[in-house]
Amino acid sequence: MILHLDMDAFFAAVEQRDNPALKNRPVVICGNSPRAVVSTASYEARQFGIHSAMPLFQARQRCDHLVVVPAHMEKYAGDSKKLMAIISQFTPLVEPVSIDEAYADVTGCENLFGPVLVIAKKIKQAVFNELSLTCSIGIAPVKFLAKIASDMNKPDGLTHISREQMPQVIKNLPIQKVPGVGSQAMTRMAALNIHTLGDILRFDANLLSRKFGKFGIRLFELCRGIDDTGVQPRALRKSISSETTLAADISDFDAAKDILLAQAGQVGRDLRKKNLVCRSVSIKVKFSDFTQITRTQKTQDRICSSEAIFEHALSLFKRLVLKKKIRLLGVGVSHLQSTDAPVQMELIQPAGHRTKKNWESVDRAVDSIFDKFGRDMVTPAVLKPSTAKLLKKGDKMTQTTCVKALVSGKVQGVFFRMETRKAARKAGVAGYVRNLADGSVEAVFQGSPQQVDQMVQWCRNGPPAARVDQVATQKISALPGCDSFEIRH
Ligand code: TTP
Ligand code: MG
Ligand code: MG
Repeated sequence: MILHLDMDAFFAAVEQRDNPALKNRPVVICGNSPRAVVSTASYEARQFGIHSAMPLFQARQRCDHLVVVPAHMEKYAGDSKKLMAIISQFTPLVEPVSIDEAYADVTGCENLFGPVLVIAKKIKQAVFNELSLTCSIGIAPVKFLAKIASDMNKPDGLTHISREQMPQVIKNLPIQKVPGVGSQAMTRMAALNIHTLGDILRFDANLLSRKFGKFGIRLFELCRGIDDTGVQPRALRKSISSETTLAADISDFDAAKDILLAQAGQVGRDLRKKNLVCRSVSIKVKFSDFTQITRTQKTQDRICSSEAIFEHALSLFKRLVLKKKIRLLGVGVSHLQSTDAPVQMELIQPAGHRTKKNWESVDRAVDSIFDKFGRDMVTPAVLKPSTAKLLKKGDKMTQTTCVKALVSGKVQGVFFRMETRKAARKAGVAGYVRNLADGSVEAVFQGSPQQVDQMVQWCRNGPPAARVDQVATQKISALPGCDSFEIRH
């Protein structure tokens, strides 16, 4: 027998537990920007039709006394860890599938803990005693039905589908409840007059395979109650992704490229931290009209470098025909494997670029800076080709120009100044950089117009340790006797 457990309104329930003022109130967990989307809603908020992934402004329209609480991921991760430990006290066969969800195979545990229903009740009680949270459990002979069962009587549900009940449940199960059936498949199924999983029984395997590919074969089995995917303890995560709802819709290719680069960096870091490599990369794009698409491609080698992930994401992105503005961008990796075997860093780059090994060490260095100083410390500086063309020290200057650049945004003081000095010295540009009282940075670059222009561009592209919002420039008169680049205090 397989048991599927899923916490009720997980993030919201944790917040309600820890802050009694939130009890029995409509709560959503959400960022507080006007474009934020709801992570989850308490069951009180769901009565107003509010649900996960709904834009916050819509949620507010539905409930004027909605309480918006920011997410505290470390707290949820801590509860999740405890949850998995509780389930593991009953059986070693536990497969965590998300932060608030796990499968457990309890076959053979009856002698120790009693019949399966009793085991499920004991787990629910232990979860409540130790976490002060409720969960819902589904029990069925096969995995996919256990998951469906856990959702049937939420919250605080306990649903058991016995082997004898299976055909009846399958017969009436709305096809959209079957994991893997998305809106596209739904449309094609409606055309075939398929509305429940039982309706699939009318079709033979060949036709299903022709219509739905590999998934057709799975449907052929599922409608007969066959699901061979057993519980896989300590299963590897199936995918890792990072996505951003943008502060404003964009249609600019370079801006999208910058975001994909940042996300590939995030995903690469997560992969490496977990000692994983991936075999496929995908992108997700949500448009201003809320339609969304995903595109995936296989990689030739197993990869984990941020650069390789970015190159795949970019090549997928370049193939899109963009007719609408972009609201959300995401990068994901899947087909994950552990890095037990030596990792090959793949690069889809022309000869002359950094080698795979180079990127591996770049990534490692950047990862360790992140670990030490936090995630805002390092952002990729070299995106636009022009930034790669910094002049070397010693290049001839035909004419000297001097420009003051005021860099505002999220500028991390020390690192920003150090990186700017490094880049300016490398470019053979004189001048100085200093922090201003309001947190912005003033940089003065003196050199040939081309060199100065390149340094300004370097600032605009967001050098390491800065999220630059704006760079305002002003030509000033030359700094006499200034032939190096310094940090001023
Ligand atoms: P779910 O288990 O899907 O939802 P839930 O636990 O909030 O509610 P339910 O009682 O219906 O199970 O997701 C678990 C947590 O994952 C959820 O509390 C918040 C987070 N999450 C998101 O951040 N975004 C999402 O779109 C979804 C679906 C969940
Ligand atoms: Mg849940
Ligand atoms: Mg869940």
